Amino acid sequence: MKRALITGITGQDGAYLTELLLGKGYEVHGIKRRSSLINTERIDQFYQDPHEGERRLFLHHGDLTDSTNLIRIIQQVQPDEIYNLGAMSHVRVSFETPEYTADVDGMGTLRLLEAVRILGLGQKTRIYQASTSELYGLVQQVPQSETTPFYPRSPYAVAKLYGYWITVNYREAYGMYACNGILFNHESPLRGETFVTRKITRGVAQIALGLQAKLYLGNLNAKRDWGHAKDYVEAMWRMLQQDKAEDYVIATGVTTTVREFVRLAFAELGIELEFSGEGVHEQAWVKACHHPEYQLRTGTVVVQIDERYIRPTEVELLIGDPGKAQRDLGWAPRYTLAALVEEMVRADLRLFERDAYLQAGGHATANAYE
Ligand code: NDP
Ligand code: GDR
Repeated sequence: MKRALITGITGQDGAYLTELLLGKGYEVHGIKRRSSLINTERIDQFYQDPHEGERRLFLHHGDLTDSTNLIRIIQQVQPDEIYNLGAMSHVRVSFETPEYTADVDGMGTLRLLEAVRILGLGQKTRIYQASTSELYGLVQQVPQSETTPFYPRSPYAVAKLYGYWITVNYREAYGMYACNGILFNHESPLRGETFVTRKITRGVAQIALGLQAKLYLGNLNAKRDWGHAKDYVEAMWRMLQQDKAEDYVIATGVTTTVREFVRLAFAELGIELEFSGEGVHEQAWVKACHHPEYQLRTGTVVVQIDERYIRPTEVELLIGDPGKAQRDLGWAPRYTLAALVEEMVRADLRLFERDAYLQAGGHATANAYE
């Protein structure tokens, strides 16, 4: 039985990867942070009671800022594969916490690689590093591929650039099987609530149900190559099953504006939008509401710009070329953007129907997220 260790197991990708690896018969170990509120919600469905039967999922308290802790866990687990998904992963927040982001996303990667090396596991343990399309930053050429130059545009991307190169360096210096997945944005109903797609699908569900009046967003012109996390964790696994460690771009090859994502998400519930105005004055209002249950009057403004969400430096255009992954890994995305939007909106609608029911009965619900 193969043994895998996942940092960031409580995150979106950690949850989908856990499902994938358990399905393939792996013993899965994950590093979770101690927090004052329980943070294992995304993986609770895989939890196995330690008092009953054979277990294949194990959680260890730890943190990427703590090397001795990483060394102890890796020594104890002796993993065949490590997936380094743990990170401060929010680009805008990285402008507010640049030093911490560098410590976790940059130095954390080094701590992990070094732990494997000094434990003498360099030839046994294969390492996947969660690199990102944010490395491309300011547009140099499109579509972006493994040979496109990097130009990071945020403390997050700069920290991940260090993670990228230190992974390449350990591969070349010590012959370790360590590779970078340069993943473009991937989303799902498990996506963190403050990333734009989930913020939109949550907003759409709440507006339709009468729980929220408006959705406040930043730059609607940004273009992203959005895929589904379920497809992308499959690519991570495939990268660690090759004869030779290499770096791969994982993307759909299709790019869409944030504005278009908003339009598609509202349309999923039969709400037709019209956009007007420019820059911070842009807004979207209801052109028609085709769903008989949603009480949205024509002309109601449902999307407005809030400058707080505009970043000091922005990544305007991402579109990836997944050709190498297709050729070498036999990987291709199965989800279309339309299927992704549908799944996310429907999931959030189910989530907030309970709140709408409670509110109708006079109970307060808290649903303010930034
Ligand atoms: P999430 O933000 O959903 O998950 C991040 C995970 O990292 C969480 O489990 C979080 O724990 C954990 N974490 C945060 N800080 C630390 C720390 N100091 N020590 C240990 N663990 C920590 O991210 P995703 O699942 O979306 O992404 C997974 C990885 O892939 C990240 O590295 C991200 O930067 C990268 N990536 C993501 C892309 C995407 O589109 N989703 C695209 C390209 C790269 P907790 O739950 O306690 O907060
Ligand atoms: P990104 O994802 O920065 O690409 O990083 P995010 O969803 O946060 O932003 C995408 C684009 O939408 C614009 N935007 C907004 N973004 C947020 N979060 N909130 C808003 O209100 C809003 N309005 C407009 C942003 O300016 C941006 O252009 C994600 C993360 O998962 C990273 O960890 C990962 O490395 C990259 O994807 C690939």
